[in-house]
Amino acid sequence: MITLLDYGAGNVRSVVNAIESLGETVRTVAAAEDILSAEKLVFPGVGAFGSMMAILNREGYVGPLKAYLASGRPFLGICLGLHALFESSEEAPAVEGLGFIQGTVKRFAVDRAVPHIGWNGLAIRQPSRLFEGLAGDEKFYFVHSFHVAPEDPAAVLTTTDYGYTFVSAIQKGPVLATQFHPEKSGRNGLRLLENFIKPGVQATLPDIRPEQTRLAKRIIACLDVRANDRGDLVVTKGDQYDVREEGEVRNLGKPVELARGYYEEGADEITFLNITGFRDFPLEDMPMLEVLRQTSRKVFVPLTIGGGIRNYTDVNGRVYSALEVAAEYFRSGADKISIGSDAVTIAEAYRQTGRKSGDSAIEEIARVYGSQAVVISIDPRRVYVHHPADVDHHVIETALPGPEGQKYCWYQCTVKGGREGRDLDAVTLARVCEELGAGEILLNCIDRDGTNAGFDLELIKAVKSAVGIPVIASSGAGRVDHFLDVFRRTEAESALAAGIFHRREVPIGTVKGFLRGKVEIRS
Ligand code: 1PR
Repeated sequence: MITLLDYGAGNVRSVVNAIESLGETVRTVAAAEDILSAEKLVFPGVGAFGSMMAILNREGYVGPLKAYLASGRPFLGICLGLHALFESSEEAPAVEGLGFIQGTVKRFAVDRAVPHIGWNGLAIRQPSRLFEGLAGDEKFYFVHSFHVAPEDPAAVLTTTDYGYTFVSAIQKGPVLATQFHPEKSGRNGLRLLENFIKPGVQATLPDIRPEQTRLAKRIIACLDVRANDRGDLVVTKGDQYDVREEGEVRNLGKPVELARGYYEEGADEITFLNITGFRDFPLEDMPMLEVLRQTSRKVFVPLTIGGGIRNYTDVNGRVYSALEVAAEYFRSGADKISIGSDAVTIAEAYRQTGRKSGDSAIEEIARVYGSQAVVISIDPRRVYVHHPADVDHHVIETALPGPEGQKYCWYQCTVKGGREGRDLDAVTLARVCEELGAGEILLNCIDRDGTNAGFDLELIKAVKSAVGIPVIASSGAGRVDHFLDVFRRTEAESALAAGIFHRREVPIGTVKGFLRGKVEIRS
């Protein structure tokens, strides 16, 4: 029996799912006594350091946690569950941590995109039971803006490199804690969790111990989901956002089965977009939530879900906030949510007033779940102009001239699945959303969507150079070399595709096989 400390701040379902998939039973802490009586305690922290410690204090968990840690029983902290063990954090300087490990938690100070999101390696520093059966060169999933800095080098279990070397796991007797997420790290992550759970596992030092580690470029499979005309929930795919073929919604398969298949083939992440979210309200769209629940029981890589995340008033006049909608998605197994149309509305309001409202969906969800959980999905379309001064937008010079030979263009944001263009450009939208607290940009391109013509590198370069958060390049992948192009010629951290995966024209394994040895990827 594994005891799980869920202090109610976010998605711990994936941890429960991962442990249950190993055949274990999970008991969730409901009162302080449950911590004291635990035999093996797992603490997956979520959210922010200050609010986590506030809840632990309010619930009376701090004393029992300190007693448990001192008792010599097994403990596994994950992410913020690692940070909690330290004395303090730069994320909330006035707040005291549990102080089990001397040292502090520091904000990443690197000349790279923060949060550090994705699959990175471990330089293993000492033997541990966690490593039984691992070769040592595996990559694990990270998503964080802060990292720990223990004073005692003896506590360092692994380090990882991202701009500089930081401590990515600690070990002090039976107390283990990782910055990365084993529950989101595929088969190797499950193995690591199993090593923690199983009795009689020996401490091992894997054979391969890289001195330096590298963050992998991610390959993401995207599933656009909607009900077809018969009411079945299907994965569909548009050509420049038009998903109908001979009047019918294209049906490319069942969402859970496809997601499971992509996970098995090596997808680093799965994204679901409820493409009718702008007109249907997700909380009434129970099948979509069920898709997420079922997928998260079988798929152990990060899941993003988008569509319909905004404030909503139902027919009875009950008002739902975007935060409530997101909360339901997180509870159902999402690790990140993606906001499309509402991000445009929020950015327009911000530009008009010149100040943050403080209660926009982006700000609220980032405050409660952290920036890394908020992805902005941008649906831009090229608008050509003869001269940069013709419009008050971020204009680029393009190597692909317009129909009248125009040498310049800007990328117009659209809402409602591309149906409505707005007076806002994609570069400005990305910048504003970053300022409001978004953690990642999913950069689509309507002109390229479903064309197999390759990514719009000009768009990706323009947005990537305007923001400091990671960018997912999307739309247009048709061949393996398109992925190499996007990684060699832009700074995008990941590349997303849909059509070629669904139609099995270019499977994920083929993309990864082609990229191996050319760019850093997760094997
Ligand atoms: O506006 O917050 O409700 O979110 C709706 C979400 O649904 C947005 O993220 C928007 O991008 C998406 N969406 C809406 N309508 C469509 C449509 O196709 N009619 N899908 C749509 C956009 C997602 C793309 C696609 C890539 C790769 N498709 O990410 O997967 O273009 O495709 P490809 O590899 O086949 O070229 P809200």
